[in-house]
Amino acid sequence: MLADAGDLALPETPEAAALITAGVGRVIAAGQRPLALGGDHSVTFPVLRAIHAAFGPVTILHVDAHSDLYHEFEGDPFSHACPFARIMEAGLASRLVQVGIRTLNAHQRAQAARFGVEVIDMRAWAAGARPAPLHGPVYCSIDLDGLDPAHAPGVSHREPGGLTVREVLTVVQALPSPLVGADVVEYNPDVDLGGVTAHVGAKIASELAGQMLG
Ligand SMILES: [Mn+2]
Repeated sequence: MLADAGDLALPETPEAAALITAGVGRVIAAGQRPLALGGDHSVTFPVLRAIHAAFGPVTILHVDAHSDLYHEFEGDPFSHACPFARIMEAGLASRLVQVGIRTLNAHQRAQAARFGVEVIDMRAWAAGARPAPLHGPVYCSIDLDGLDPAHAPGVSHREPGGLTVREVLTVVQALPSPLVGADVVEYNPDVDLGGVTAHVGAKIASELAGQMLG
């Protein structure tokens, strides 16, 4: 069964992280699995804390234009550019597979090597590379900017040359079911065009929910 657990009321302060972990923890404690929507990508670290507490280290399939592996960004180690560095440092994931990446710099390449991240960047994707089979408890994190801006313009950091809606759906539908959790993040309604990105995000969330229900 799919149910709406409601919105978390979050302050724009570091205390939000603990509230996210607690809120997701309540969903899991009730015997349900979380599909978290919205917010910037910094939410994934506190969500994964709750996932890890229940399921141990997970395999993560991460769709994004950006690897979000910065050690810190503009002085903030918990920014939207850093969640996967924190997740890997904390041992919350045993394996991280990234798809859609097209913004790696030297620092992020070094971080990917340090954490053993399996990065399938857009050049590799275009050449036919795809994720190796995923095993164990699997979590899926989808940043809508992993899609090409032609498919999802309503994001804060547009990066041309990304995935199509169909490609993301194919990745989601290939995930092992049931997932232990998922998120869809970085929707920015202020820059959306005619609600097209909201519609795409809803479609992706719907498919993720299907994978979570098994
Ligand atoms: Mn991104």
